[in-house]
Amino acid sequence: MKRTAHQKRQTKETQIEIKLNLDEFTENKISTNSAFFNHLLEQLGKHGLFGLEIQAIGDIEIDDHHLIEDTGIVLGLAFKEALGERKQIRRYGSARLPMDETLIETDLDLTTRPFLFYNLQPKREWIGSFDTSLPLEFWRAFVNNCGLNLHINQIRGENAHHIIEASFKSVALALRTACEIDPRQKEDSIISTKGVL
Ligand SMILES: [Mn+2]
Repeated sequence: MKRTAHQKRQTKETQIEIKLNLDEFTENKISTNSAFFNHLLEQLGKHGLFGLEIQAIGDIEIDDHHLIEDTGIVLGLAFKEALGERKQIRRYGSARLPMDETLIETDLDLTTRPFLFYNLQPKREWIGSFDTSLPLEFWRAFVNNCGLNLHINQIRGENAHHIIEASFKSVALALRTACEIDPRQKEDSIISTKGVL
């Protein structure tokens, strides 16, 4: 069973196309019109060991908000599509990720009920031209469109670049585990005593 997805979304504000393969890492092809956002999305593919292609153009002459939120929507839909009925997956994933002085913990559950806890507190509003409040919009859109419970917890951190980048790496590692096929489960198993996620 191929766990892949292809999602496209076009509005007057953004044009986004994402291809995702949960099981086969290929060197990421990430291209958006925000350089720091490219840097973050590359962490997701690389540390998640996903095949990830993202082409996203947004109306950044207004600001990066539409681009980043809408990419979160389409990435959420891509994970939802690739996970299908969420059979035989590990379901839960947790990862503590250090980056110099920063320590971020992600805990997630690939249930279908959306919930986001997010407490990143970068002390700078801007990293170059990147607005440090936008990762919250990205993960909220991702959570609501994929359907998952995601906790991103800043344990400590000083540098805004480290805090944001470490959060993407931490989510990538937790997603990698939670999405993984668990060979100890039967092929049609749904890991819930309720029988559905
Ligand atoms: Mn960096």
